[in-house]
Parts: sequence; structure tokens; C-alpha cells
Amino acid sequence: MASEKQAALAATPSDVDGPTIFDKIINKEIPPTVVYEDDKVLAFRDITPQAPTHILIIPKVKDGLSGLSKSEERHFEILGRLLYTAKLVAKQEGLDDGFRVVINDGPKGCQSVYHIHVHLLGGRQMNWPPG
Ligand code: DGP
Repeated sequence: MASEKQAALAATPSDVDGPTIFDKIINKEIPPTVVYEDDKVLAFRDITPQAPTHILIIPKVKDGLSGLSKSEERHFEILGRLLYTAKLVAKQEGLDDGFRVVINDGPKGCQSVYHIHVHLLGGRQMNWPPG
């Protein structure tokens, strides 16, 4: 499998604007390991975990939000909900000593799936600066 960086650099405009693998996850065509779900967001385990706990939190409706750089005022509510869900799931996963949330954006941000998502990482000591 290509590395995350290779996948990020290989993304094309149709990957950005069109449907993504996350649509198949939302409609359970590809069944995810769900850790949290409500009417607006879905949280599931990442297929290539970078930490003992690695969860993706996504809006169920993309609404043009391929990435954070495409956000507009109408997205205020869902952006807050994604972060708040990260906190809820961190608590649920027992990440009481700390965790990290990441939003990759664009090729240089190493984004490979163009449906906004928050990475929730925990269960090990994180480092800074990130790679
Ligand atoms: P990013 O590089 O920020 O765009 O992260 C995309 C993440 O999506 C990456 O960590 C791997 C994950 N991913 C890609 N395809 C699948 C899949 O089919 N299932 C799950 N669970 N995760 C996936």
C-alpha cells in the first residue's frame, strides 16, 4: 500500500470535489469499526493506525467541506461538533492523560481523503514537532 504521503501527493481534483471512500463508510458499504455515531457525525477506527488509539471523526454530510481550507461560515456548527466529538470519544476511549487531534489539509498537509476529518490519536507519548 502507498504511504500516506504518497497517497496525499497522488490526490487529483476529482478526488477533492467528488465522492470519497468515506461516502462508502458512511453508508456502510465498507463497514467501519464505529466508536460513536449520531445524526451529524460518525467516528470510526482508522485503517492504518498511527497510535494505539487512532479514530477518525467525520461529518455525515460533506457539504463542500473537502478540507478545513474550504470551510465557510455555514460550517461553524459542524466544525465545532467535530472537535467536541473528539473530546467525547477521547473520554470514552479512556485517554485521560492526553491525546492529539489533527486535521491534515491539502497536499503539503498530507491530506489523502478529501472529506474533512479529525484524527484523534492517543495511547502513547506524542512528540513535537510532528513530521
Ligand atoms: P488524511 O491523510 O488526513 O487524509 O487521512 C485519511 C485517513 O483515512 C488515513 O489515516 C487512512 C484512513 N482511511 C483511508 N481509507 C480508509 C478506509 O477504508 N477505512 C478506514 N477505517 N480508514 C481509512
